[in-house]
Amino acid sequence: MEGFTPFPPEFAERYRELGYWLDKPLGTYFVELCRGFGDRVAVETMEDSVTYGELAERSDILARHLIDLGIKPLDRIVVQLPNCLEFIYFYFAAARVGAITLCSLPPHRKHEIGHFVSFVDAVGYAAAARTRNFDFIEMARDIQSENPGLKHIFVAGDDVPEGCISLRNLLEKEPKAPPGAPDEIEIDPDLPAVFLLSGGTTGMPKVIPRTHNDYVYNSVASADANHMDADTVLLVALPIEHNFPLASPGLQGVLLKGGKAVVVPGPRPDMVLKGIEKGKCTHLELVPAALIQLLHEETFGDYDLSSVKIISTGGQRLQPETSMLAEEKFPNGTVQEVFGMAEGLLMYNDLDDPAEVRHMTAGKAVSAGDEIKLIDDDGKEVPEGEAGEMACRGPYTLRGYYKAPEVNAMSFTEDGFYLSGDIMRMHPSGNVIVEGRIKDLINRGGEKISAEEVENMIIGHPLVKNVACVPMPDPVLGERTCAYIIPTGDQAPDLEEIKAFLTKQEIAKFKFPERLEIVDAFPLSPFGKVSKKDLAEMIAKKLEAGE
Ligand code: AMP
Ligand code: DBH
Repeated sequence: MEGFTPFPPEFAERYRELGYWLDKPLGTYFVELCRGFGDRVAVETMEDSVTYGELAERSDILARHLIDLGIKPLDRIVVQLPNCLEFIYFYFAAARVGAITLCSLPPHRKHEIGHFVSFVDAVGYAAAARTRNFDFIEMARDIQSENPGLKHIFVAGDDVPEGCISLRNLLEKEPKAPPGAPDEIEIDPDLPAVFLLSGGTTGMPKVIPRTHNDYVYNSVASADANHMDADTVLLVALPIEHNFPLASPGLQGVLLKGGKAVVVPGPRPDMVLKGIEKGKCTHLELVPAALIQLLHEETFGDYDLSSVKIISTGGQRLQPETSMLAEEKFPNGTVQEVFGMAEGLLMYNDLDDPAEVRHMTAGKAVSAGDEIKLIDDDGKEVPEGEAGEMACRGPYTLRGYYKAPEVNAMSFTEDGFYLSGDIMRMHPSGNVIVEGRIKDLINRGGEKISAEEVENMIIGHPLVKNVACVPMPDPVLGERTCAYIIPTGDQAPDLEEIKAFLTKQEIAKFKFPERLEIVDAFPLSPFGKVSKKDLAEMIAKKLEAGE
C-alpha cells in the first residue's frame, strides 16, 4: 500500500511466532468474540443497552450495506461520530469490509477534516448532523465540493439531511449483500485497519496507520495490564475515536474480555458521575484535567462510587497530589497511570508497585515484545538513571507515519525505533519517570496543540510580524497556549482580534491562544533560533507574579 511502512518481515514473523499477532482482521476478531458472548450485555448508554449478539448482528448488517455501497478493502472513511452506539456498529462494520477508519476528534473543523479527506482520499465521512451548535453536514458538503471523491456522508441520529445516508435507516433495512458476505472479503491483517492522529509538531496532525494485527494486540496487551476481565465495567467518557478510550484498553479491551462498556457523551463531571452510578463501573479512563474537574465537582459526594476499582489517567503527566486525592475520594479506587501514544507504545504502573513508585512514575511497557531505549542527542543510550529521549519499537508501534517521508526520516532510527520526543529517566524500580518533551507541542488537558500550526495561521494577520506560541502553566488543564507577538508597526492586535481571525479560518477552538503578549523581540538561542523555552519561562514567571 503506497505511503504505508509495513513491519519488516523478520519482525512480523517473530511477532506471529510469539503469539502477539493472531492474523485475524480486526472486524472478524471482534465479531467472532461477540457471537461467543451472545446474551451478555456489551454496551450501555444512558438510554440503551445492547448485548454482544446484537452488536455482532448490527455491525454485520451495516457491513453488508457498506458492501452494497461499493466500499472496498483499504477505502478510507473519516469518522467524527460522537460517543454513541452507531459509532461502535460503524467502526466494526468498516473493519469487517477492510475499510480504513480515520479517527478524527469532535473539535476538528473544516481546516482539519478537509485536510484529512484530501490527504487520505476518503470516500466517506461519518458524523452526527448537529452537535454543539455546529453543522457538521454543511461542513462535509463544503469539503465534498472540493473533494469529489468523497461520495458518502453517513449520519447518526434522527436528524438526517437529504442526500446523506442515515445509519439508523441502514440498520432497519435488509441489505442486498447476503449474510456471510463480509466473511468472504479478503483482508490482509498486516495492512492498516485504522488511521489514528498524532498531536504532531509540523503543522497538521500526522496520520498513524495501525494494522489489524497490531491494533488487536494493542488492546489484548493493555487489557491485561489494566486488569480487565469479564466482570469489568468500563466507563467510556473521553471522545471514543481517540486511541485511549477506543483501544488502550478502552472499548476494544473491555469487549475482548467479555466485560461491559458504559458510554456517556463526554468527560463532564456530571456525565461521568451519572455513568458510574448507573453502570456500577469498575474502571475509569480519563485525562488528568478531567479527573481534576471531577474530584472538585460539588455534587461528587451525592453519588455511589463504591464500584470503582481502577482509575486510569493518561495523555499528560498526572500530579502525585491529584493521584492521592483521587484515591482518597474514591473509597475503593486505585490510580493506575498510563503513558500512551497513538503511535503505539503503552506503559502502565503496576498496582502492586509501592504507592510512592506508583505516584511518581509512569510505569512499564505492556508487552514483553516492547523495546525501549533512552538516548542522547547522538543516539547513544544514556547511562542508567540519566534522562534521555525515549525511543521505542515493538509489535504495536508504528514503523512510519502515512505518506510522510520527510517526517519519517527524522522520527525513526535506522533500525526502526520511533523517536517519541519525550524525555524520560529510568527509576530504580524499572519504571520510567516522564520529565518533559522535546517536541514543540502544547498539551491542553490532553489535547495536543502544534505550536507551529497555530503560529502559521496567526502570522497571516496583517498586524503580526512574528509569533511564537508557548505553553503556559494552568492548574486544571496543565497547559494553555500563550501567543507572543511582535507587531508589524505601532498598532498591535489584541486577543479578541486574533481569535476572530482564527475563527474565520475554521480551526478547532481548543487551539486558540488564551493569552497574548506583545513584545519588541524574541529571546534567541545561541544558534539564533527563537528560544521557546525562555518565552515559556517568561510567561510562567508573569503568571506566578499574578500579572
Ligand atoms: P499522541 O502522539 O498525540 O498520541 O500523544 C502522545 C504523547 O502524549 C506522548 O508522547 C507524551 O508526550 C504524552 N503523554 C501521554 N501519556 C502521558 C503520561 N502519562 N505522562 C506524560 N505524558 C504523557
Ligand atoms: O496521549 C495519548 O495519545 C494517550 C494517552 C493515554 C494514548 O494514546 C493512550 C493512553 O492510549
